[in-house]
Amino acid sequence: MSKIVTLQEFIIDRQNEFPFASGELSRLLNDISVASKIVSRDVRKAGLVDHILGTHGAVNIQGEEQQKLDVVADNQFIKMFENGGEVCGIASEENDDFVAFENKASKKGKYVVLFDPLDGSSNVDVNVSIGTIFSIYKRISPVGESATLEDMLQEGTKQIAAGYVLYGSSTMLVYTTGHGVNGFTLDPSIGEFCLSHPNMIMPETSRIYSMNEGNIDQCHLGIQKYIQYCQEEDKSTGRPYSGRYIGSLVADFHRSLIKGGIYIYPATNSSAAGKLRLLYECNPLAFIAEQANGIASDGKRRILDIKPNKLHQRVPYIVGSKKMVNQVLELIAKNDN
Ligand code: AHM
Ligand code: MG
Repeated sequence: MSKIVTLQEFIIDRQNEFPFASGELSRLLNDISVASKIVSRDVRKAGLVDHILGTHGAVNIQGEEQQKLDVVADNQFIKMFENGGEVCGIASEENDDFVAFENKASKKGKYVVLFDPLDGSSNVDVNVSIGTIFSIYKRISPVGESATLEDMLQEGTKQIAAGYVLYGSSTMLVYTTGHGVNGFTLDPSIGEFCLSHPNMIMPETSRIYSMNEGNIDQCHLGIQKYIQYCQEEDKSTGRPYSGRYIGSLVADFHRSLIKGGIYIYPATNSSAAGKLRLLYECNPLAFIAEQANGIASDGKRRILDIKPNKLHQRVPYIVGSKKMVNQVLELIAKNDN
């Protein structure tokens, strides 16, 4: 049996890889792991809350309304960031505007965090995997002042670290600081994330494609042609491929990271910019994908190069195995009118 490496140990061992190795980023990553454990516990109780302890929206014994799980997760992460002293402000899917922490310690924090506290939350009611996605940037505004919108609207290439937590059959935390991707599985018996997937690399190609095919008639001809290609029979290339769509981005991405594959959320007639949010869904997973040898694009541009112009900006998203994404990009270019 090999020695167990906990996330905490791993973060400390790798501290000198960070560009500003003063321990703050290590503490921040540690805070994220603690908040994740608390959210993981709450996710595991979701069915009980709904069906035994009372439905969401109901009033509990203290006269407080039961909150939806995505709000619970949002509050948990915000509380951790606000009290940690490393973060001067956050932006999250649950808040229309960004939040600048005004306490003295937070104003001195060097980082901002953008996150989706509970991605795929429509899957909570049916007991399907969901996740948290996060992205960390160094602030642009001066230390000691309030965080600004400019701190939040940075290109994905400026990310210092990014990761996700998958609340699946087990809870996993996967992250990168730009030196490869490592995955940790929560051992509930000891309450620790343990290194289970060192140096994760996405296979260059695979036989799995992932898209909500209900949108097929509305998307770019190049994407339609790619999906047709996946479905055509051709034994020499292992086609037809398998279609797998969980409807939780984190879970679909995680499968692609481990087994290879492609995930597509295109622009559609009803949603011209696609559905997924650049800052706290697409960018963090694009950073991880690239660090694991994969690609992320909006069909024309590298996701990480897009200069954001608003907090909840949406982009079409194609992410996954290098060869598969490149094939889609070629078809898009060829069929562009
Ligand atoms: P959410 O952040 O409101 O949960 O929306 C994002 C989710 C992704 O996790 C998932 O891939 C996608 O929306 C599914 O959308 P659709 O139901 O349109 O296929
Ligand atoms: Mg989401």
